[in-house]
Amino acid sequence: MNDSHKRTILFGFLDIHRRLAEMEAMLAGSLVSSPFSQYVNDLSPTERRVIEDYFNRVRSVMLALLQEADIALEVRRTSLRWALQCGITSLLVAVAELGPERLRAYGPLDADSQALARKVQQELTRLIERIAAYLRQGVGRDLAQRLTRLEAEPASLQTLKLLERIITRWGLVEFRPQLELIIQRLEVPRFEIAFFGRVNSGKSSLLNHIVGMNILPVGVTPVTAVPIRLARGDRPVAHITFADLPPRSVPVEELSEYASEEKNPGNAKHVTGILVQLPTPRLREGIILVDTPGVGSLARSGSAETLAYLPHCDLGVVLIDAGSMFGPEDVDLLRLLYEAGIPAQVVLSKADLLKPPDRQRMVNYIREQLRQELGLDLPVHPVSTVGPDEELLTRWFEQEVEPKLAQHRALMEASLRRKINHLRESVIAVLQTMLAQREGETGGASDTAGTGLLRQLLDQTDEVIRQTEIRCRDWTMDVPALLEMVLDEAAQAVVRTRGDSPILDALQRALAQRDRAAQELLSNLRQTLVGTLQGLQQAAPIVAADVSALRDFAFRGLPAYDLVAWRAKLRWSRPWWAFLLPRLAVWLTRRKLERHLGTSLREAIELHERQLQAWLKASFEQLVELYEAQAEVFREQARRRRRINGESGEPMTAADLQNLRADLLELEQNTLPQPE
Ligand SMILES: Nc1nc2c(ncn2[C@@H]2O[C@H](COP(=O)(O)OP(=O)(O)OP(=O)(O)O)[C@@H](O)[C@H]2O)c(=O)[nH]1
Ligand SMILES: [Mg+2]
Repeated sequence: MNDSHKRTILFGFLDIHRRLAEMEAMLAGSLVSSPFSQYVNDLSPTERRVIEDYFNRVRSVMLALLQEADIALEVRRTSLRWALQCGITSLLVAVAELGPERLRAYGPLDADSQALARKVQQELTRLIERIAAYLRQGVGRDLAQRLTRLEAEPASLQTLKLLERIITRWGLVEFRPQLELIIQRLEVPRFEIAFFGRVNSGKSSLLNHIVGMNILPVGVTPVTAVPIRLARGDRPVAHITFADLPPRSVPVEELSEYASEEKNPGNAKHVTGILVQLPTPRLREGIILVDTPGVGSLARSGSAETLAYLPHCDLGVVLIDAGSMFGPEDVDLLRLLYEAGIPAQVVLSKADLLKPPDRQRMVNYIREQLRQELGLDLPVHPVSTVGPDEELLTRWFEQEVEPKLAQHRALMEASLRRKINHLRESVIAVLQTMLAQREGETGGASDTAGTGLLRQLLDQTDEVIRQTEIRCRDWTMDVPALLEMVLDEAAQAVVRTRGDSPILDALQRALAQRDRAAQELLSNLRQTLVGTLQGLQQAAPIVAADVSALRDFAFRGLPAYDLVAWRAKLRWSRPWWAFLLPRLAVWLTRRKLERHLGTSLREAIELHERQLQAWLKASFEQLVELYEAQAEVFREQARRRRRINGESGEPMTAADLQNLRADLLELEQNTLPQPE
């Protein structure tokens, strides 16, 4: 046989395989009774098995023939994940075709029909997008696998594993997002203690001492160039991320290559993050200690990163050098922490440099200054890393820091336990509904009413979400109107007031107003979402809503804008005759402003609005995700209830029913002790 013969045979075989696979899919489909199915299942189980066996036989015969004819079995293989992703994209396209715009092509649609069409689209798209997101995230998403790697309270972990098993077994996909959120919180270390202080105040030395290893570079000149995070790990290793290069893991001995001013001056290597893992007991699981570049007048460029990082830590330790004078730069650090709402500790470093009476005098002096400057009464703890005084450091860490960690852990565990328990109760409720359905119970009339209310609430909220999304999407469309407003106000301000920088002030006022509007948009949405969850809970009391995550959601990280650069640009002087003809002066000033500064102002406004929009979108998505994680449970519950009240449920074998009862019982008996 020539190559063409061989290829024709191979392609023929592949075609036969594809057709067999299609028929196998028909057979498998007939096992799940679906109202969408085209086929009536008129095969007995034995017939089906025999046919499947024959199909397999056809394949093995084809394989043998290929070998005999010496034809290589070349199949172009693609990833199943990828193929599914393509398939899902085509599902989304199919759903998009069902929208009201599309349907209108076949005749006019009244408002109700439009709403119905949109609902169909929204519900299907939401579900299909969840599948797509799930697939995209890859293997790391396997909850069961991730659970085996977690370190948590054994009781919580046991309940989580049980929940995961039951959720997977019964296909309760609506609970996966909640389970995912809980596992994420367990995986992400949550408590960061950052050490701040002026250059040379002894931060890196202190941290070296705490972890019991000399890994952080120290010295008399400005040393630390980039914030360094220390966390617990199996072996010492440093993970470095860069702005423009792939991440790298290096031995901790090479840390100074990336972290020190000497080897990486002004962060010329564009390091964006350093995480050092160390096997040391002082670093408990979930705790991160952060060394930061020094701040103050002697600081290098790294201090900007320190200030940018500051609002993100959970506890700030400010070092005050016993060898230098306490000054305004120290007070500033504490003020920043205070304003960001972060608890602070003050330590007097290098206490060995002072004799005990002087040390006490210094402590009193600092305390008094902080009282006067900030109105804060903060204890000051002398510490040292050298000589016999190093015992002070150990004592401070054990008496002041470790209890804070324990406290934080306890709070976190309590909150997690509450969340796990809540999930457990919801799953129990759903299993009970499933059981009721299978056992042929039907709900009463009041139940139908509850389901109707549930749908109504969910639909109304979907509409609010949709409106908010549109508002976020179109956020920057207000730029022209904003520019007009700023020009009007600026012209007024220039003519009528003597302010130092009237135009900048007008701009700042307008932008601050936009910030408030953005925050308001989100907090209104949050209020609606919380209200909906509470309403859902009332309409379907068997599933418990947990609104705490939404209520506690903090709108963090509103973009800070730096208008200082504009100060010089936006200068304008008042016409000398303005007091004679103020209205004319305003009109003329506005025209001139528009001509000369219009472009600059527009740029400033556009930049701010785009940043604000990005922030809005990100916060909006987080809020909706938190809500959806819970709403989906109610949505599915409504579907289930509807099925009980009339529509047919899927058939279940006696063994399945028994398993369902067993799972329900196991979950009911698995109670987690509740925190106070
Ligand atoms: N006497 C004494 N000297 C100390 C102590 N701790 C640190 N030093 C010295 O202070 C100098 C600065 O220490 P570093 O740990 O590099 O200070 P830093 O705050 O990390 O400095 P930057 O990273 O540049 O901001 C070094 O020469 C240390 O030897 C201490 O407890 N007592
Ligand atoms: Mg340092």
